[in-house]
Amino acid sequence: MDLWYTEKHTDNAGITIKTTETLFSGKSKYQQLDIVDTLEFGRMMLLDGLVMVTERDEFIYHDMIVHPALFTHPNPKKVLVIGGGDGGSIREIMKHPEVELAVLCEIDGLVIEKSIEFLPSMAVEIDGNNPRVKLHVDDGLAYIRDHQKEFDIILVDSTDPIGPAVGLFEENFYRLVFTALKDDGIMIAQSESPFYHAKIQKNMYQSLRAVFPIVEMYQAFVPTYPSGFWSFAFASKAYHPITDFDRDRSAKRNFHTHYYNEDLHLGAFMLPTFARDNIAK
Ligand code: AG3
Repeated sequence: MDLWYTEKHTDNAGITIKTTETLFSGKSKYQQLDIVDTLEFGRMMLLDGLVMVTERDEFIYHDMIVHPALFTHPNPKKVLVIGGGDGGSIREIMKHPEVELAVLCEIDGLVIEKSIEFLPSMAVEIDGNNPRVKLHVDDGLAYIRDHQKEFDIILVDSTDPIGPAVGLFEENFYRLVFTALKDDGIMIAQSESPFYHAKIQKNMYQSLRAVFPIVEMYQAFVPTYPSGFWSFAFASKAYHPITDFDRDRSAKRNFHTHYYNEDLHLGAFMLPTFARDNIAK
């Protein structure tokens, strides 16, 4: 049985992927979770019908949400991931030996549970066997409210600003993140598609600039996300992603990255005019 699944990206366009098998389908307290198999992209996880990850292209997103910040900060010891229940971000963080502890704060325990079961290549480090990883099933907002000046880096690995993630795109949340970071801390947040989500981005970057002294956008190509042109916000208290980047440390990394590299670290911050104009100060 072949079933062509379409995620609509606008009222008039979307992405269609042939699926071969449903591995899990169920509703948590927060959202609909589906994990299906596909021929083109391997296993694919959807939340409320939106593509979150596929086995074939997740390396792009996870390299890019993690490595630019971890190679800019000179000594990241304590990292928090908000969202990211599939474990892909934690897997990449664990490649940095100087990280002593990574905390995963995911609101939906079902996402963690089913990722461990069906997406083992992503969930390798969140199965409870790594003492450098701590899991919290909790609302990210509630969690950071109780943590002050604690983290070197906070990654917001969220869904789109609908459903449980709405609050993660608001100025009030960025203020809490600022407080939860140490004095030289960095926040990275996935920041949607410059092509389709101009309005969301405009608001988001305006809110970030009201809170953080350094705010830059960088891009990555994620084939299964809306338009394929995806972005991340780099919001920082002290370190600038280009002028404070230690190119040598990045080039000498002792692990393989299939997308990120020391040249792309710089190139990713160069934006097309329409994307740059939309978030200009
Ligand atoms: N988080 C970003 C997903 C956004 C995709 N949006 C969409 N398909 N409309 C993915 C989580 C990966 N750890």
